[in-house]
Amino acid sequence: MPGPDVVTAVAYPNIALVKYWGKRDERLVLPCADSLSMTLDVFPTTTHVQLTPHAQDIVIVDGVTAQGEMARRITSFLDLVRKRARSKRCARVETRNTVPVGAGLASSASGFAALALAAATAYGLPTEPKELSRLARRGSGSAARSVFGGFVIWHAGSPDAPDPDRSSYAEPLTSACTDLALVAVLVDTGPKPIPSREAMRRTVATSPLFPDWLMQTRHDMTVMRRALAQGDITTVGEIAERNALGMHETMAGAVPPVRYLTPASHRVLEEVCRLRDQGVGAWATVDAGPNIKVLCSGGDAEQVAVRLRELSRRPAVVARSGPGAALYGTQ
Ligand code: 2P0
Repeated sequence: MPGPDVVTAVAYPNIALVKYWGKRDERLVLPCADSLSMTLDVFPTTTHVQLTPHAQDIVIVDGVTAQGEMARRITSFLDLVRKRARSKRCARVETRNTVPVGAGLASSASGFAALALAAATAYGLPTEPKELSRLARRGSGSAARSVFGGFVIWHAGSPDAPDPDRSSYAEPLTSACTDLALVAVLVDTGPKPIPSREAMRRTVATSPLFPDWLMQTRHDMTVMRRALAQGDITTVGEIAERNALGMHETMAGAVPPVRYLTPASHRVLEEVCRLRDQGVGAWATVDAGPNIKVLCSGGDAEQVAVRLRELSRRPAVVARSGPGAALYGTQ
């Protein structure tokens, strides 16, 4: 049981409707283009941070001491927080996810959003949400968006800005799509074949389709923002599906190709097409993993979940728009 000097934060994953795929600056985690997401109300991450007198950070993820790349990323993030706070104190971080880590279910988004809030609070840094989104971005790009609830835009920022780091942050978007739901179909919850960070790097460096992807995603952003503002779920779904599949095609153009979609993913994608043929408004999106998320209206969500249940390893989960990162007890 955490003691009174432990800071606890909770954050939820977000699913991008216009995807982030490609960085222009690896160290600062600056993306090549803006992206737009919906924060979910399922699969939260809870993170406790406690400053300790020890000489090393202790990092526990889902009950197990973190090793390798995961431990390194969390410790480097704490180093950044310490540098800003001018502190030399180490921390004990304990984090618990409610989805499998590394399966393309946005655990790094909720994870680094919760860690950013808990660590910034523990070390006495500002926790104003826009500032927090910049900090969370340094842990994992998509985490910038999970600082906020609802629909969120993450600005790529300008390479010509005097301080590019300050120009890239997330902020909430107002939307008339209050009834949008997302059905998560888990076809495989094992770790992904290649971490998204590496896959993204390889895509930028080797895919001849990457410049077209950037052009298309900028256009998709304009149409998506208008559709969200107008409450036009059909256009939101159509653009989200095309954008996600375009991202996967761009990855497939990398050398060697990056392939996250499996035969089970394709079966779900085909079923989503069949649902549409039968008049149900359902559109697919998919991230750096094989699991498909289906966008639809809240009224259609149960019907969609039932149809996709047979193709899923676990019961499909129906999600709605969820809250931003918050300290425990303040949501
Ligand atoms: C997104 N994804 O917009 C895209 C779509 C996955 C596919 O953001 O390298 O873990 O830590 O900044 O945020 C996953 O990438 O990558 C991601 P890093 P991140 O949601």
